[in-house]
Amino acid sequence: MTGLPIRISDEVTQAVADGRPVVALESTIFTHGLPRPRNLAVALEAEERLRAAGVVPATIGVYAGAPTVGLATEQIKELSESDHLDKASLRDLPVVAALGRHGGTTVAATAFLAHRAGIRVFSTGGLGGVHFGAAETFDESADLTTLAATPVTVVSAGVKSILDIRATLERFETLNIPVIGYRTRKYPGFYITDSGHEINFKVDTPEEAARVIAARDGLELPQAVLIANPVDPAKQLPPEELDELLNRAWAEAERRGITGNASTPFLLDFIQRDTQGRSLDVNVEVYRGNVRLGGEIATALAALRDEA
Ligand code: PSU
Ligand code: MN
Repeated sequence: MTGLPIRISDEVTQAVADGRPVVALESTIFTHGLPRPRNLAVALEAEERLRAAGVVPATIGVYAGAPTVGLATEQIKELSESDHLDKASLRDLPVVAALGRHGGTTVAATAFLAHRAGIRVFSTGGLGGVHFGAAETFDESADLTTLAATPVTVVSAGVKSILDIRATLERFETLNIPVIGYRTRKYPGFYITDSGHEINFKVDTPEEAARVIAARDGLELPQAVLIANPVDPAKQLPPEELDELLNRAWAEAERRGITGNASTPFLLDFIQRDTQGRSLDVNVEVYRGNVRLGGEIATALAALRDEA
């Protein structure tokens, strides 16, 4: 055999072979996104909820150098508690693998591994995108170019709240990545239901989403389909508050000279402290909604295949 093997659990291998619904889940959310011990609870809850809906969960990450699709509960636990762990985007995978390290996989790396394992649907919280000032700094996430070349379906609540959303939507257009609202034409703003940006299309049911995905596959297009699923308006952060909060967060980052890679953790931490943890509750709520919808879409896709 050539190439570095991707470790795929027996449960996931069997479900994919049988055409049963499977949803991929990323690990950055519990290795770098959420604080302990909540991170582990959220990761395990997502798996439980999918199982309860008759869907096989496939949590993806790098365990001791092995890119793994369908991490065991013990492995998720260990990764969620480890202090020696890299944030692994796609370019980092070979390095983390060869050096035998643990890695939490970003949307880009998770999408790649999910696709390689034959998984068609992937649920996450927020996508990476274009950072403010990217015209000078070139700071845009590898999620963008990876999703342009990886035909999975990604359910998210938009992009990270601290990004330049308008510029990110322009990049999705350039890269031929379709962005479809779930029951809305307003692009969600992660912590808030409506970011203030319009998108062209919406679907109203998981079956409709499944037909879009099947059409993408029929046309043999290589891009991901993005399903944008807004948080329940009753559970969002107050939108007026978020604008004002983000302005203060950016001002503080500038004052302290925080730039580049360090800015995301700084800004998210600022938001968390400033909202006394409410942003965290919203983050978890957003993720739950996306996991649920991902399960429904995977189920509708499996049914569509059975019909054919
Ligand atoms: N959304 C968040 N926090 C995060 C991420 C998304 O609210 O930490 C992670 C995802 O894993 C995403 C990654 O793929 O950040 C993008 O990071 P970068 O901009 O460094 O590519
Ligand atoms: Mn970056």
